[in-house]
Amino acid sequence: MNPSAYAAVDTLLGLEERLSPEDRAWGSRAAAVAADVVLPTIDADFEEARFRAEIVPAFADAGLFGMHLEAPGCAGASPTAYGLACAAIEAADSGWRTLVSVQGSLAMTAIARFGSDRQRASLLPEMAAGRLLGCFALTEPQGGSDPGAMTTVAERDGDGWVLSGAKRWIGLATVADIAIVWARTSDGVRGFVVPTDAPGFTATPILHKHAMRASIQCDVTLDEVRLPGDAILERATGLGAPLTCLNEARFGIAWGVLGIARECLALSVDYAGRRTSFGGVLAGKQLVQARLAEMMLAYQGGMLTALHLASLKSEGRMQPAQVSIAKLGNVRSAIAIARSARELLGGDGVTADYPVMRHMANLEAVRTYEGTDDIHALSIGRALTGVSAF
Ligand code: TGC
Ligand code: FAD
Repeated sequence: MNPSAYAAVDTLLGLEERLSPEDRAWGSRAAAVAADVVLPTIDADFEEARFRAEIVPAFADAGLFGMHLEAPGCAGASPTAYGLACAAIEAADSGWRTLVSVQGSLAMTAIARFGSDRQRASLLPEMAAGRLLGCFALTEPQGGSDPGAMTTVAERDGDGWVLSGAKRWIGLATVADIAIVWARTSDGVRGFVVPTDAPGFTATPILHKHAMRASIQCDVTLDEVRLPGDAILERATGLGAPLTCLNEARFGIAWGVLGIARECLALSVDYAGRRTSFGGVLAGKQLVQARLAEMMLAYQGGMLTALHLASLKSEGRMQPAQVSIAKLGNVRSAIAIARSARELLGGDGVTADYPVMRHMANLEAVRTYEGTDDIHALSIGRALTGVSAF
């Protein structure tokens, strides 16, 4: 694509000067990783449903795992820096932003926020360096929207614990070294650090997905998995603990999908400037300009929402319902922009010569995970009315 198409979008948005040089540097570093190791093979990887474990170290080397955490081994970058990094990676493919989310926002956040000093010191630097991969096991086969109904149990066994149950859709579980498993105890929901080679832990990839084909999600079974007493995340008590980790991941998604939005918008500007019909370029047709303007409005709205959320987060004021607004609204905008780009590209839009259909397919998974549209609508409705309608 002609770089001037990106410049047209970025110049009109005019937000560059609002971003600090450090934040922009994180975005550029993430974009370089995406360009070096994701983009060269992503179309084939997606078509052949291949997760390339060999490129994971490139993400670690760029410091992207847990980059926004104030924790051992982590850079403590700003929320905006983390958001820009997520956007840069998701512009290449949502599956690779999911890697950064699962490792940094979910598994590492669980340990950073709720782990013991020993767990933080021993696990987080290894995870930041990519030598230890984590996954986050909350969802269960009987339904992910209501994690409070989980049936996985952890029972006391002398000084230790025994975990039994099933989890579904667990990202990276076959390649992870540890799983953060949430289970019901006599003391409410608790979190555990489970080595994935523990006897009784089994992960099986979910096949035949039509989205997120270049990443791995699994069914997990826990068949009387025995753990030492210190495997528990001692500060995680109740469902609020995993939901706190979800806020982090949802923040990254609200930013990440804007990478797709920018990519599809710039691609549309570029295509409209090259493609001719009825004796002139598409860019010169009024309906095409109106379409591009609609895409720009949606993109700008999403960026302003994301920047506002980042400000609230850096001030320590970000509320769950505000995260719901950003996750629901920005994913919806990215889907609308990607669909509009596909239409503008005509038949070319359904081919793998362009990334639009791949992004559209991935976005269907993104709108479902980390809380479906319905769940976020109900969260917003509850905040507005004070009435829970789940
Ligand atoms: P509710 O009674 O509302 O709350 C239970 C306790 O949790 C607290 N809480 C939160 N705390 C922090 N952040 C939030 N977002 C919170 N929402 C609720 C709440 O204050 C309460 O605390 P306490 O101390 O009073 O007990 O819970 P509920 O059972 O009514 O359900 C609330 C609901 C529906 C919003 C929640 O269950 C939900 O968010 N459901 C969706 C589940 C979900 O998003 N799962 C994601 C799994 S991980 C994943 O998808 C990874 S995808 C890969 C990637 O991220 O890239
Ligand atoms: P359900 O909860 O069964 O929902 C089905 C439908 O019912 C949805 O449309 C939903 O909106 C609607 N619904 C549910 N409740 C209500 C209500 N009260 N009112 C109105 N409508 C309602 N989970 C993890 O723990 N870890 C991961 O790493 C992870 N990665 C994922 C990666 C991918 C690609 C996908 C697709 C999922 C992943 N998930 C993960 C699971 C994800 O969080 C769940 O799929 C999601 O929370 C929805 O749960 P569900 O699929 O069981 O749908």
